[in-house]
Amino acid sequence: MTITHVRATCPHDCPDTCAILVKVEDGVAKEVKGDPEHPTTAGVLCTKVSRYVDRTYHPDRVLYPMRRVGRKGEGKFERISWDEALDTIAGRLKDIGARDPQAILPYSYCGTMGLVQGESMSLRFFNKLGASLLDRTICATAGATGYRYTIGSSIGTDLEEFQDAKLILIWGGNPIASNLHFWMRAQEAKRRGATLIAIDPYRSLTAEKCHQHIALLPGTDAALALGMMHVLITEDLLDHDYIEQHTLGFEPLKARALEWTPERTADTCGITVDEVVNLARLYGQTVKNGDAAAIRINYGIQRVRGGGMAVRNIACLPALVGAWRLPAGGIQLSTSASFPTNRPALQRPDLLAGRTPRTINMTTIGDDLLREASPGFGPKIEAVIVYNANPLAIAPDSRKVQQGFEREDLFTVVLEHFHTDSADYADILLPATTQLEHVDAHLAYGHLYMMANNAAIAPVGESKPNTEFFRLLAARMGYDDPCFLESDDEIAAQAFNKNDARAIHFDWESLKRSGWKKLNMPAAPFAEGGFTTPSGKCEFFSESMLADGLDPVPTYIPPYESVASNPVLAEKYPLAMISPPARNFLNSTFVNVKSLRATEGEPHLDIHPDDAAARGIAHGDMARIFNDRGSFIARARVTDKARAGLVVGLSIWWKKLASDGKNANEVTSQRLTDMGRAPTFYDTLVQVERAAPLTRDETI
Ligand SMILES: Nc1nc2c(c(=O)[nH]1)N[C@H]1C(S)=C(S)[C@@H](COP(=O)(O)OP(=O)(O)OC[C@H]3O[C@@H](n4cnc5c(=O)[nH]c(N)nc54)[C@H](O)[C@@H]3O)O[C@H]1N2
Ligand SMILES: Nc1nc2c(c(=O)[nH]1)N[C@H]1C(S)=C(S)[C@@H](COP(=O)(O)OP(=O)(O)OC[C@H]3O[C@@H](n4cnc5c(=O)[nH]c(N)nc54)[C@H](O)[C@@H]3O)O[C@H]1N2
Ligand code: SF4
Ligand SMILES: [Mo]
Repeated sequence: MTITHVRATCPHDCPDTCAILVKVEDGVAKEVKGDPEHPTTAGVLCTKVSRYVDRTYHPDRVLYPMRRVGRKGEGKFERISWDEALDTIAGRLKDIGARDPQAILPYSYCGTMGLVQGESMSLRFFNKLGASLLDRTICATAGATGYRYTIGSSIGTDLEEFQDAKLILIWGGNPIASNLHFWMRAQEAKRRGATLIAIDPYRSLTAEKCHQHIALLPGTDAALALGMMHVLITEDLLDHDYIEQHTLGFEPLKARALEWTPERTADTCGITVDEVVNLARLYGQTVKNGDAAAIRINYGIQRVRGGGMAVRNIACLPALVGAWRLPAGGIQLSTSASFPTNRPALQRPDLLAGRTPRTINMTTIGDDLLREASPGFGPKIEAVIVYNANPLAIAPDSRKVQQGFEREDLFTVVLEHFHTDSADYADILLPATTQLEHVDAHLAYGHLYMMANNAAIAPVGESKPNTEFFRLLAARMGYDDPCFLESDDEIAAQAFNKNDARAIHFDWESLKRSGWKKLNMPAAPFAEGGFTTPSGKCEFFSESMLADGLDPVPTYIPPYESVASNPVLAEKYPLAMISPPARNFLNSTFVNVKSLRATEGEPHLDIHPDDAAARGIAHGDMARIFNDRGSFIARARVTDKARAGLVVGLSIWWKKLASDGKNANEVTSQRLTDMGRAPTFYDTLVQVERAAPLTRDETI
């Protein structure tokens, strides 16, 4: 028997990007383990990815190309050959492309975060074709934009420094579920005497384990940050020297913050005056005492109308108190811009050859699939190629998304591991390889290591890497640019700029051998200023925001849908609903892995005892959650983890594995955030009523 240990990388959309060792016996993967040598992975994988071998050899894997024989959505297919699949797809794309290639749309996100199997050969293909561009907004663009206006780019405090902080604010994140290796550092900080505070409307697994939990109303974080600024200014907990040297626009910020008394802030956020004042004091005094105060800001605060502004306001705080001076101070949203990623080489925008195709926002796929041709919109969408994504489950306003994909005149190709909700709508369904079966290079958004993934085993069944599908399709289309012949290793070798000092002479072959290598970044990135904004300072006042039609100074933008901001709607739909990730799923990935689904049980709705009692709902009853956009069913858990007025449906369930074939996105809306054109999943008012109990057949 030959046993090898192959160096791999977790491909999932998770900040931790763990280093993995795959044990392979005679060509069969037996076990995945966290690399004990990797400083942030520290030998630990989360429960989900510990099951990666089960997922790879899962009996439900899509193993060969298929053609739909049933109705769209029914999930009935028959086997065809790769040649037939590729000929059919190339034929349709040539036909549509001859009229207008913009009628063809790629739909992809971060099923894999790999730089090779994500967007490399795929975008080369779509750029050459002149297809519609996809605005990949579904997750992070609101906060990334707010952060960029303020700090310059996604660069922040190194995860490895957090253990030395004396105060950690976990703001809009649930790291026990979604950023485990940060939580391990926060625990270490706690052991060393740090105070941990969670700011979250829901008593999440993480909030439960922090010293303090501030349960504000969803979508009010920007106001809380303004209230903190008010206290920091009026109690002079500022670092005047840092403000003077490294920030721009303190006076307008001060004027704005003075409008946000603790009373007004507390009223807006639905918390107490003491909570506002004490939070600001603790933050300011920690830094005054010479200790590090760090903020881990996550994605939970961004999925509301004012999500971009919320991140912007919070990103101003470290500069006000001078927290950036220490390596363990400051803030981390994402580290992605620390990497000198060479996207032009990977994606070849030059293949557009001067054309400027229209852009479709992936968040509004529901409306856009239903749009007719018009001068403003361009051609009707006639073909969608889905890879690394599951739009039927994850996109908002799901009823519209489903109607769109049901269109008989739409040609849909889905490249997948499994028969997901989206796969059921494919005209042609293709088998994709998993991370154990292909090569990739990775950056991370929660640490600072360049990562390599070696293929551990041969492709299962007839599956092919995304790159190979687009390579073969490019050949069928007659594209002869040499870039379409490059191997995955040749693409990976271009992942990072070799000449950039941060990548320290990036060399793919040696990265493949070592598995990972840390970037060369300063320990405290903004200790001496050096922000990447136009002014080089932390911009409390932003000319760029003004130019983009936004308030240039921190402000509060209320949700579209809340009791305070929309009382008329709230009369019909009085409860705010959020649907953050469940611990055992990764977005909609892993929902079909039985052991993980068994732990989550079934779709739940957490509801406060007062709200449940007012509706005659008892713990364990089935509840129907609805608004004008749609409805779904979940089992009620009556608990004060959800503050009064809030209901929480942990997500993202496969619709077809829910009793009613629906999930939380039935009620979410396609409205966009204040900046970054991102979704507002957690800006949703609903009503809840008791539903009939499930019949035995429906019990899942
Ligand atoms: N296990 C697991 N891990 C994951 C994922 C997963 O699905 N499962 N998904 C991955 C992806 S793609 C992402 S983007 C991240 C997301 O993970 P996080 O960045 O942690 O963000 P969310 O899980 O959306 O929300 C985190 C917390 O924010 C709270 N929250 C909701 N609304 C608000 C608000 O208005 N203000 C504040 N302060 N808090 C609010 C929620 O109650 C939740 O507890 O996790 C990644 N990791
Ligand atoms: N209600 C609600 N909706 C949400 C969210 C929420 O919190 N609440 N979160 C939002 C967020 S933050 C995000 S990031 C999105 C995530 O949305 P998506 O990026 O669509 O994520 P997944 O649902 O995990 O679907 C990824 C799919 O890619 C497939 N895949 C994985 N690797 C490969 C590969 O190598 N090749 C191919 N071809 N396929 C592969 C997986 O099998 C999986 O089905 O969802 C968003 N939707
Ligand atoms: S999902 Fe996140 S925590 Fe789990 S193995 Fe992957 S990178 Fe690590
Ligand atoms: Mo995400």
